[in-house]
Amino acid sequence: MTTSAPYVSDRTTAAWQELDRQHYLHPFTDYKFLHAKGTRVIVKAEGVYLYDSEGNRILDGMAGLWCVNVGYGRKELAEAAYRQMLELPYYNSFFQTAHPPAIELAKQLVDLTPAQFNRVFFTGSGSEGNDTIVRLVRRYWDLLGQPERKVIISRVNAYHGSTMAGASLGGMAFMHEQGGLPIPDIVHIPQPYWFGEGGNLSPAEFGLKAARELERKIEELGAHRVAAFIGEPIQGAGGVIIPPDTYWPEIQKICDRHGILLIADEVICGFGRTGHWFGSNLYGIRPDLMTIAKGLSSGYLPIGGVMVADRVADVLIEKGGEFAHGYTYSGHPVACAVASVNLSLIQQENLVPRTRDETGPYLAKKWRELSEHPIVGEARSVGLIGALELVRDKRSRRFFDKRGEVGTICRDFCFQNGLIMRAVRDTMIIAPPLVITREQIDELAEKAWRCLDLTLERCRAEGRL
Ligand code: PXG
Repeated sequence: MTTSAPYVSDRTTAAWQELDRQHYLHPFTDYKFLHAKGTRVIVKAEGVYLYDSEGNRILDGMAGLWCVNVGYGRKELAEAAYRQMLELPYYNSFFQTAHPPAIELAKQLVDLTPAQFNRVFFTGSGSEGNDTIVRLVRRYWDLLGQPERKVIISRVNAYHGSTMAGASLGGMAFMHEQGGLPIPDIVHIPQPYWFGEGGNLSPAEFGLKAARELERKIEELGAHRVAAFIGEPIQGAGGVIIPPDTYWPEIQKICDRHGILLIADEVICGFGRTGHWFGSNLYGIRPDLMTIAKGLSSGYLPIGGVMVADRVADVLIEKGGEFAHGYTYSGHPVACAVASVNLSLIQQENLVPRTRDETGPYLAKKWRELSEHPIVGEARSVGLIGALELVRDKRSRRFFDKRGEVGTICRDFCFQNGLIMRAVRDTMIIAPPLVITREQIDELAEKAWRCLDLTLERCRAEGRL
């Protein structure tokens, strides 16, 4: 080991925390709060476990940020990056050039995605993918001589990234407030969140009602102005909102009826998370565009993209003219090489059928047991993505007062007890690596139960129940 490697350091946790305070602005962070507390420093990971700078081992129930599908410490991916860096560390795909890693990955993706997709546009992230989609959708309708079709309909509490277009497509009010967003011609309809908003309707009835909000919005705007509808098959960052089965088929029908493009943001659901290659396969929808990222490279290197169906690609290609959009790192050769090997690993290790037939159903069983806990109002999961709704009263689905506080309490207990389970308001969410074993699912569920107990105790002590 050379002494010049700047990232190899034997500083203490306290020293790192101090440097972090002084120099590092983290994403989505209240700096004042973090500085008072000190950051947690993760130094190493293997399989489904993280290790922090104090030597604690933590079961990563979130696969990083929903992305490390093949688990940590995969030498195959490190070697793919090393080989590609020596061969061709960088070249672009502008100016009529390309390179084998991008071309090969494009072909691999076309073979894995639904039949309507024969082309991909590469980006560096999911946010950039959704920015690309806004540009593509508007270009498509312009080329068809319908430039007034500009409006993209999305949903409240959706997450589509943090760039100006990504955050605009997203339905997070707290993000819109900070950026003067959304940008023009992006509107939002209610989400299919039965547990929180379904009232007295059955899930099936509520799913239809939520889908028909799309039709209402199209009629209100006039179909001639509507370009597309975008949705995550299962909303991730919004709290793992699994729509009733009636929802997506109805959305598909409405899009078809009005000729508007259907966009599936597969950044979280893609690459096996739900036990299917894509959330679109799970729900039987036929999107015209799909955003991909995260599991595409299992997070080992930043890469995202947009799958473009023939309906859109044919217009772009046949009508001609330059599509004036792209990034320095569109189709980065090292990221593409790593993504290619990652996809091969997912296939060779049968991670998708394993999630559908073995680990997913096993997690669902363990999750049902957690729903017996006094503060769990609902435990839902599909494949290896799940949520627990923490409530004050199970029967009436009544949330705690001051929503969000109990979720944070539970999340902190999880951290302290060696489990990463995230909180979105008072919804606890998980999306572990797809390589997780039954024994590790047992460990996850046991730790979750213990932390729910600790949370219940705290709620009692604080008079929240
Ligand atoms: N679409 C979806 C559905 C996402 O979940 C993005 C787009 C944006 O991808 P990039 O690569 O630009 O981050 C995401 C990202 C959270 C959290 O708190 C979720 C994401 C990112 C950061 C935090 O759950 N999802």
